[in-house]
Amino acid sequence: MKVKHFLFIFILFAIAAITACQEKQPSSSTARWPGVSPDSTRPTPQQVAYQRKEKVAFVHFGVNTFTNREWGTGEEDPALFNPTDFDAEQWAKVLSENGFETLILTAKHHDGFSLWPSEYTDHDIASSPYKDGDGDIVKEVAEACKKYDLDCGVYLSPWDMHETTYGRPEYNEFYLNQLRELLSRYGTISEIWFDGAKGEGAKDMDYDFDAWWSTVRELQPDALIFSDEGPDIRWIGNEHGFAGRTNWSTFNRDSVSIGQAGQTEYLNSGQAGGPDWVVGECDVSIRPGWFYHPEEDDEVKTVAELTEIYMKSVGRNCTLLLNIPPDTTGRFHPNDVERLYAFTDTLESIFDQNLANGATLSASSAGERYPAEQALDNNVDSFWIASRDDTTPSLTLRFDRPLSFNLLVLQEFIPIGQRISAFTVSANTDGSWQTIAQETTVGHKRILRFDQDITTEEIRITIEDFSGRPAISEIGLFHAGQD
Ligand code: FUL
Repeated sequence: MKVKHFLFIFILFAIAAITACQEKQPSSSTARWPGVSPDSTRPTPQQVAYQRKEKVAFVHFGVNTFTNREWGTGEEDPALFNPTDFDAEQWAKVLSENGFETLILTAKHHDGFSLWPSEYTDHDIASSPYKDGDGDIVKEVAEACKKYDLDCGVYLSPWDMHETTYGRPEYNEFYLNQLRELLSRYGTISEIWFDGAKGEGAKDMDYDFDAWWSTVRELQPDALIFSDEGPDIRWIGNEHGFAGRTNWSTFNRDSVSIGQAGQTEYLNSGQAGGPDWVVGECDVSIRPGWFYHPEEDDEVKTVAELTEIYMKSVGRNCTLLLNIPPDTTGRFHPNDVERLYAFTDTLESIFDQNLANGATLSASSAGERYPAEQALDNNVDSFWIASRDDTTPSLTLRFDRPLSFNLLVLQEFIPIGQRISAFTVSANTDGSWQTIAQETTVGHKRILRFDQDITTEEIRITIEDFSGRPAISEIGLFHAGQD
């Protein structure tokens, strides 16, 4: 008995001690990075993980696929929805083989047709001939994502052209009910896409975003919420996939209204020193339209176009959200699939080998435990940080022999905040230093593409302006061939 009691008490103590330890470790604390004080505005661990994904896939699929439209009317007959060879596993396999880590499905677009059997409407898949009304596209997609190790996200359009309560306050409850279904039936949902579009008849109705978002927090605490103003991920302000050359993840959510015109510039570049961390997402379709149209089969973006988009989204401190619309069979069209693999081959051949590996690194200063070499150790979790009193921090890379590159990649260690607002890159050729780039923000990843090859034995990155001790987690030099 006594031994049992002792054991029981011991186990209780052990559990209490472990819990206390876990509580004492805030997500970003000086304990994790001794001697370094994180900024007050910094990402959550989920936002950091999201940015490291780089590429997220968008899948627009619904009645529009069958009516060959971009926006429906809400009056479509559900009988139109009838994919002949639906295969969510084809989507998931192609996406995972091409480096995508999340798939976001249009569970409901503006026409109101729901791709899952919803208890709150008849305008859904249960009224369609697909699997005789027993189908559930959201379920099949969620299962395929699981099988191929992809995270799953949903787009639930607030604008609903079919629902009769739309435009009245009761609609908020209808939307909430549908949201609850999506968040509670299909396992983990990693991102929810709140589109800002509103129907003409609803201009006076306020969407109850606060209630919707608190439901997300309650039912899926790790999910990231996308909208024009975040709270976690923001729209980058255009649908070309291009972030601003200056792009802060720091932002002021009060400066933006969801669905409002005229805020493109702010969305595109964020705000230095802004009080909220809201990372940008660059959405763009692989075709001209978001939905599949047979007449666009020969207008799938070229590898050169996709590569430019990658450089101006991922390479400008954003995540790329690339849309691939399945056709009426319910599969990705072969032209899109072929293009995705070619795009992946190109990215792999460019970034396969960091030419900077093996360079000798030196820094103008370095914090204790954070030497220059940590900016070139292929580990985004380690970093170089300048000393407190260094007013012009710089990193210099020396090579044994002249090296040619046309791409430079810099990564700031963002878990402690985004700090760099101006930097220059210079190259030493035959004993004379020349400035080859003068730029502003870095963020999670900044890629500079030079028009010509730079051949040099030495390059220097000088941080000209910053709000706190700058920290670099990785530097890369690469060579891209002609597109
Ligand atoms: C927009 C929608 O109106 C488009 O149809 C598309 O879904 C795009 C991603 O968002 O607001």
